[in-house]
Amino acid sequence: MTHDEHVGDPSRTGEPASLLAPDGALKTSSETSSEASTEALWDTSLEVTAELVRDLYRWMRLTRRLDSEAFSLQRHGELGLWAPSLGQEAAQVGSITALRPTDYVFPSYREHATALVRGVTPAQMLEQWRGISGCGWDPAALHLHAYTVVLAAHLPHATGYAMGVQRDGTDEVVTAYLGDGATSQGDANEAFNWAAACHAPVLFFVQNNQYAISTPTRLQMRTPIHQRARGFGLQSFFVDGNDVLAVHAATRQAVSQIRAGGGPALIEAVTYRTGPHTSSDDPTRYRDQAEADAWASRDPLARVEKLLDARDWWTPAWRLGLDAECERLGADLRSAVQSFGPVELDGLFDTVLGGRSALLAEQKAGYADYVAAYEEVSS
Ligand SMILES: Cc1ncc(C[n+]2csc(CCOP(=O)(O)OP(=O)(O)O)c2C)c(N)n1
Repeated sequence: MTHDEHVGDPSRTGEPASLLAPDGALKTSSETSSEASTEALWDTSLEVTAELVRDLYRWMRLTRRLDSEAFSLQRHGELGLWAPSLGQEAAQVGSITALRPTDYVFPSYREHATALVRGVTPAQMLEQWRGISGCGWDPAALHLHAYTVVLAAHLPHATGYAMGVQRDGTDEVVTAYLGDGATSQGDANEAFNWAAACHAPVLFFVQNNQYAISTPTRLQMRTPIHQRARGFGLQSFFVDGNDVLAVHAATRQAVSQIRAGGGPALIEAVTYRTGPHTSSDDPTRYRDQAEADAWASRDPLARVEKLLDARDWWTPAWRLGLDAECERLGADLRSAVQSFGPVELDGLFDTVLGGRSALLAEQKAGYADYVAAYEEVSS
């Protein structure tokens, strides 16, 4: 028996609930409820209107445009790093649009759609990736926490924040985004358990994009994430993360139960990280093209386009308008980032700790030498 065979494959345990098939067919409510009853609590009361579908599609297109522009800017040396959201637009847009704007959100580092929908400008979003700011927006004003790169570190914070909400007596719901890999962290497991024990109003939204950098989900765990959630006492949902309507319906359902005092929940949205882990990664070293091709046929935007076509829910003028809006976003972002100033070493190092440290001083001097070496080469 090979190592691979020995390890359980969580993706083989039941189908995630879906509403919109990859061919653009919208499932009827009887079909969705019978399928979902095997795996998840599921509300099929989502009213699928042309306006809703166009709105979700617009946010996905804008996110995809932002992502491709940011990737190009990184390749042109304007950003230190970029973590692409390509392929995960439905999971992000479907969920963030199901929350109230005042529901506090703790993103991880790839949730660019959540930031866009919350009103972060694309240029503000890229400040952190340029290294000129720890967070380009005001978390309190937008009810959107700073990106957290330390895996799962934000999850105990989200649970604690939700316990504060509980004590304030408001009906706010806190949402924390994480990846499949982050569920292996101790912080995640503590946050899940504590949220359940305290009946805290928090939703954990897991984007299972099949990989934690190069480690596939099947090597990370033996029990699927949505099943583990139940062990902690969280309500759990298992949903096709490339189906924006299913994600939207599941998140609405989870959030309304939490808001009504039903306790915390976890959604596992099954998706695929189409691009590399970050601009520093080369996925061809650890995954097959055949796998990427298979997922390409389940692209989250393409299936919505098929639905819009089939129902005649968009016009050529609307499409052209959106194309133009996307191009404006790209052009504005490019010129904003090109006019960003250089990375200030003081800001980068002196805000890490409250006081001074010999190690940081040494690192700062080392980095200054590194930058100076480049200046010598280019002069
Ligand atoms: C505590 C910690 N350990 C290791 C890392 C390095 N690291 C960055 S991303 C990543 C994989 C995360 O995978 P997943 O949670 O599935 O999210 P994804 O990047 O796929 O969205 C790792 C190990 C980190 N940032 N923080």
